[in-house]
Order: sequence, then C-alpha cells, then structure tokens
Amino acid sequence: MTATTTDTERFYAELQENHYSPLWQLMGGLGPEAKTNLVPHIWRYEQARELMMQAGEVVPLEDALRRVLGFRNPGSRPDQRTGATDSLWAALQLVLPGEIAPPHRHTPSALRFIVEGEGAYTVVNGQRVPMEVGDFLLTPALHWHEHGHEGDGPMIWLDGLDSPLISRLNQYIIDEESDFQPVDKPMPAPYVQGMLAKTWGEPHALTQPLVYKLADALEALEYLRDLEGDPYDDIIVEYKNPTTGGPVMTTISAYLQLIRPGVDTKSHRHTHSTVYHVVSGSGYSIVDGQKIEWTKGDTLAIPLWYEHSHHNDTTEDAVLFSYTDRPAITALGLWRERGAA
Ligand code: GTQ
Ligand code: FE2
Repeated sequence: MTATTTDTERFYAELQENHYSPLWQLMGGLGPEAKTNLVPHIWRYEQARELMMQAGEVVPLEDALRRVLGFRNPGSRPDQRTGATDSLWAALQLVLPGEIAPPHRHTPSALRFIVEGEGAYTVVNGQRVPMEVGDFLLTPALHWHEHGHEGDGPMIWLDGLDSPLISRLNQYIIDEESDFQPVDKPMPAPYVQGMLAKTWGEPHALTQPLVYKLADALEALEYLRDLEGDPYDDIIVEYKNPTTGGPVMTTISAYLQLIRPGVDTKSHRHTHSTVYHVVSGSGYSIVDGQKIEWTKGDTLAIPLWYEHSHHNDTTEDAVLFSYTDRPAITALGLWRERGAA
C-alpha cells in the first residue's frame, strides 16, 4: 500500500484479498442482447483439404490417435476454449488406407458427415457402421468409437462435437482403450427403431440409429420441394431420433436443407449457433451484413445472435448439412429468435 491509498482503495483491496466479488463492478459488460467475441467465418474445402493432406504426411496416426484439424474461430482469444462457435467443435478428420484410430469414449457427443473416400468404417459400441459419402453418423456421449479404413485413397469427413460446451463445464472426460471393440452381430434397423420385436423374454431396448443415408434425406427434401418452405431456411428437414421424436443428441440437432435455385431466404438471428457444411451446389449467405460465398465442401460457422440469410443465385440446387446447439440452449431456457425488421 502506498501513502496515497484511500479508504475506498483499501476497501476494494480487502474485498479481493478475502475472495469477494463486488457485483456492481461486474455488471458493466452486460446488456439486453446476447453477444459473443466470436465471428462468422468460412473454411474453404480447397485449403482445408490441402492442409489435411499435409497432416497426413506430418502426423502418424499412432501418435495423433485422431488426425483431426479443428476449425478455430478467428475471434477466439488464445486461452479460450472455443471451436467453430462458442459451444460447437467442427473439424476435418483424415484416415489413410490401413490405419485405425483406436477406441475411446468421452462425455462430448459427436457426429460425422462423410465428405470423400470409400472403404472406411467406424465401430460404435460394438456396431460396425460403414462410411459412405453423404452419410450422417452419430457417436452419442460415452459411446465407444474407433475408425478404420480398408479402402484405397484418403477418407475425409467433417466432425461435429459439443466439446467446447462440455469443456467450459469442466466435464470433458475421456477413456482410452488399446484393444479394438468386439464387433457384435449388427441389429437390423427395424429392431433398433422398435418396428419389430421378439415376443419372448426381455424385449430389445430401443436404440437410436447411428447412421442416416444422404439418399433418404434427399428423398425427403424432394418430396417437400414444391411447398412454400421455411422463410429462413427454405426446404429443410431435421434428422430425428425416432425412439424419442427429439433431436439426434441431448445437446445437438442436425439438418439437411435445400436452397432452391433463385431463392433468397429472409434474415433472422437466434441464440443457438450453427455450423453449415455445403453438400452440393453453391450460393451465398449474408451474415451480419457481409456476403459470404460458399461452394461444395466449405464449412461456415455462424456464432449465436448473428443475423443471417441464405441465397441461391444459381440454376442448380444447393444442399446444406448443418448442426446446432439448439437442444442445449433450449434446455437452459435461453432459446430466442428474432426476424430482421
Ligand atoms: O473421432 O473420436 O474431431 O474424439 C474430436 C474429438 C473427433 C473422434 C474430433 C474426437 C474425435
Ligand atoms: Fe472421439
């Protein structure tokens, strides 16, 4: 303490030394709108793929366990636990022929959208799931998973996790295994979804499907294409957990949408954040007044409460895969949406 220390300064020092927080000093940064230091950003597939292939040369999978390049939001502070948005991790993952990423399980929930390659598979809690381009795969929280590749050429997919959210809660827990999982006889889909059941003994517990085929989702979009569509998203379907009718995972919901040729959607904002991945076609989004053009393979992050609209100024369909933290935000009572004026 210097000779000029006043009673007030002495009071604040005493508070700090004894572990008190004067609330009146903390409320200055708050206001009536949700806000984040993260920014909208697009990662172009051309660049991301090139860097991913370099990772294939530089990093042996034995060392890395997962050869994953995360998309880090450019607004992130160095020590901030963020992914592409405040709550959502987005990344590309590469597995080369003959490699196996060993089994582990963790509290974050994971999804994958297959971008290129053939001959790879993932094993999720003993179920072997082959990976084909356009497949949407689930690894719900605490499900064991390993990834192998028996084909030729690189296998690349988009990973989506709620790990930044789980990290912030200090509950990112991981178990690792060196032995591969025994692969069970795959249970037929009608058993899994409760459409067929054996009539004696213990019934099968309903388990949600772990893979959704692109062709099925595209067929659903085709069926809906002549409707007026959603004002903000045009023709959109949600991947559902058929055993609950709810989102695919506790914290994450996922979608496939068609922006029809010539369509300009209306602008809105909401308190969940979204990662978009371009499945086919091209177009652009206006995010916070900025035009962001996108084409096949690109990944676009829109953090919470940024106003955005989507546009297809071409003559071909544009198809977007997306996932959000909406179930988590809703469970916390924080979900809000506002259309543009
Ligand atoms: O494939 O198991 O992008 O555990 C991040 C964490 C992928 C995975 C990621 C993971 C994985
Ligand atoms: Fe994992």
